[in-house]
Amino acid sequence: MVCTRKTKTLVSTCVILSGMTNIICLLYVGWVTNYIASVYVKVQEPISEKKLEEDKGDTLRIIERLDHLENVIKQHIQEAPPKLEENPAEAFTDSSLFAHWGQDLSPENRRIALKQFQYYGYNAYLSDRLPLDRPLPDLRPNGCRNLTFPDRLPEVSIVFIFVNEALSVILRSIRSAIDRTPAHLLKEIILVDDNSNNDQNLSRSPQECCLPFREELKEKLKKYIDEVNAQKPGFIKVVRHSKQEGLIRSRVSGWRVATAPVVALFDAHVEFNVGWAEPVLTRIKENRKRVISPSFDNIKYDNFEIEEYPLSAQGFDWELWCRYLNPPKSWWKLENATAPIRSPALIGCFVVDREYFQEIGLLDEGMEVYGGENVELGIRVWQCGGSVEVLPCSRIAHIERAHKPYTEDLTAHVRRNALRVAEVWMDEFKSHVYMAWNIPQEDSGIDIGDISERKALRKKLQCKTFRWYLVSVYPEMRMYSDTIAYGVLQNSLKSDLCLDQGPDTENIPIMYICHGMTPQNVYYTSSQQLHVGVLSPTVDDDDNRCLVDVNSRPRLIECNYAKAKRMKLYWQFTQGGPIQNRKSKRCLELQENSENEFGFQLVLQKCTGQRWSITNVLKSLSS
Ligand SMILES: [Mn+2]
Repeated sequence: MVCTRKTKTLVSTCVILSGMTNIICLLYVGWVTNYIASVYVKVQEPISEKKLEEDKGDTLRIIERLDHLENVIKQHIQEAPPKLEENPAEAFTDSSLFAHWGQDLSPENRRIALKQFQYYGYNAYLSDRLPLDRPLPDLRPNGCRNLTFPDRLPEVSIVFIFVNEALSVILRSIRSAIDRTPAHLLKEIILVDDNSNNDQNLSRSPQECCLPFREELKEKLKKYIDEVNAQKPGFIKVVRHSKQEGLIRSRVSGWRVATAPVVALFDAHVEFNVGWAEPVLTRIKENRKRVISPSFDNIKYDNFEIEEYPLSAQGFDWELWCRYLNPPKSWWKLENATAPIRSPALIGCFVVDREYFQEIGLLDEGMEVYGGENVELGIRVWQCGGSVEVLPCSRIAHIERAHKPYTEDLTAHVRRNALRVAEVWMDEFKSHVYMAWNIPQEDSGIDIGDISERKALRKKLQCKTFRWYLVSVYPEMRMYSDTIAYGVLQNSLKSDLCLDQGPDTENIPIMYICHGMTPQNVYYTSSQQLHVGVLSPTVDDDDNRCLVDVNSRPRLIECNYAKAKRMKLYWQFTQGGPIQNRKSKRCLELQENSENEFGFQLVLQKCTGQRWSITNVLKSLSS
C-alpha cells in the first residue's frame, strides 16, 4: 500500500525489461526524474509563476512531497529485489540502507542488515532492536486534542494482513494497536498470513538471512499470541492461507472472521498513533455508510524515523494507481484542520462497518494480487450511496517499503485489475483507462476474468453513473473525452522508431526505438492537438505537452500555454496520412541524419508525402 505510482511503474517496467533494454530503462528513469523536476519546479514559465504566487502553500507542499517521491524512486532503482545468483558485494556500500543509518555497524552486522533489508524491503535488523512499545510523536493537528466523543462507541476488530513480514514489525503493529486503542473498544485482533515464505518467495531470498523466517513467523508469533490470549482468551485470532491469495483476498479473509460491529483493515507494518480510534468510530456510529481512512504518516524504511505527511485526500490517476490529493477547496474553506476530508478513493487501509461492507460487496475478489481494489471500493461506495473520508485527527504511521514482497511484475496485475474496474464502474469513461495504459479497447488480449457478478452487484445496488461520481466527488480528475486516437506514432519510413518526448529538459521531441512506455504515449484530439507523453490525471498538474511548430522546429509546449499564446499547435492527421500543421502547412517528417543515434531526426518541412500511423483509433479518423 504505497501511493507513489511513478515508482511502481518504473520498477516493474525495469524488471520486465532487464537484460534486454537497459538503455530504455535508464531513459525512463531519467524521464521520471525530469518529469518530476519539470512539472513541479518549472518556475521559469509564466503560467506556473503566476500559479506559484497564488498558491504558495500548496505548491510548497507538493514540492516537498515530490522531493520525497524522487528519493523513493532513487532508492527503488538501487533496491529492486536482487536475484539469488547476483547480489554483488558492492551493493554493500552503495545500498540506500546505509545512507542515513548504520555507519557504526561492524562489517559483519552490515552484511546481515543488508540481507534482511533486501528480503523485507525495510530495516528489519533495526526493527528487531527497537522497543515494541516505542513512543510516537503526536502529529494530530491543533484542535484534535480538545474534541470530545460519545461515551458509547461501537467496538472494532483490527485485521492485519501480511506476507513475509519481519516478526518485530508485526508485533509492533499489534502492540501499538493494543496500547493506543481504548481497551473497551478493541474487541479483537486478527492476523492474516498470506502464505508467507512460499517457494516462490524463497527463490529470491538470500537463504542464510531468512531461513529462520518460517520458524520465527510460525513459532515465535504463536508464542506471543498464546501469551496474550492467556490473559484475554480468543483476543488474537490467526488465519493462514495455504496458498498465496494476494492482499485483496487476504483482507476479505480477515473480515470473514471478524465479530465486532466495525472492522479496521490494515497492513501489518504500521504503528497506531494516540487517539486514532475515537474519531473514526464516532463518524461510523453517526453514519454506517461512511468508509474511513486515517491520515498516514511514514515510517522511514531505513532508520524507522517517523516522517509527518501533509493532510491529504486519496485519489487515483487514469491507470488507477492511487495518489495523494490536496484536500478539496470546500475543506480548506472550513479553516478547521480537524474536519473530515472528503476522499474520492482509498489508498488501501480503511475502517468500515462490518455489515455495511458486506452489503456493498466487500472487495472485488476476482482481482489478483495487488492494486486497484482500493480505487474500486472508493468508486463503488460513492456511486452506491455511501461516502469515503480521511480523518485528520486519526493518524497511523506506515512503513513505505523500498520494494514489495509480492510478485515482481505488479504492473500486469494492476493493469488487469484496473480494467475490471473500468468495465464494471466507469461507463463511457472506461476509454480513459485503456488510453492511460495504452492498450486497445477491443481485443486487448488481457483476460480480466468474469465480471458478471460485479455488474449484477452494481445493478442490485442501483448505483449512480461514473459521470456523476466525476462531477460530484472527484472534480479534480481531468476528462479526456475529446481524444480520438492514441498509442505510439510511427512513420512508414522507419517503422521501428516511435515519436518520443525525448529528454524532458529540452522540449524537443525525438524519434526513438519503440518501447511503448509513457514517454511515447501520443493522444490526438478532435480539436487536432497532438499530446505527447503521459496525460496529467488531475487539474492540480498543468503539464500536458503538445506538439507545436515553433519557428519551423518541432517542440513540446504545455498545451494551455501554447493555446493561450496562439502558437501553432493544431495538426491535420488521418491514419496512414501526413501530419500537417494547420497554420504553417509544414509537415512533421523524418530526415536522415547520420549524427543522430538512430539515423533520423524529426523536422518540420514542406510535405513530401511521408505517412504516419497511430496504434488505436477511437472515432472519425480514417484515411
Ligand atoms: Mn503497506
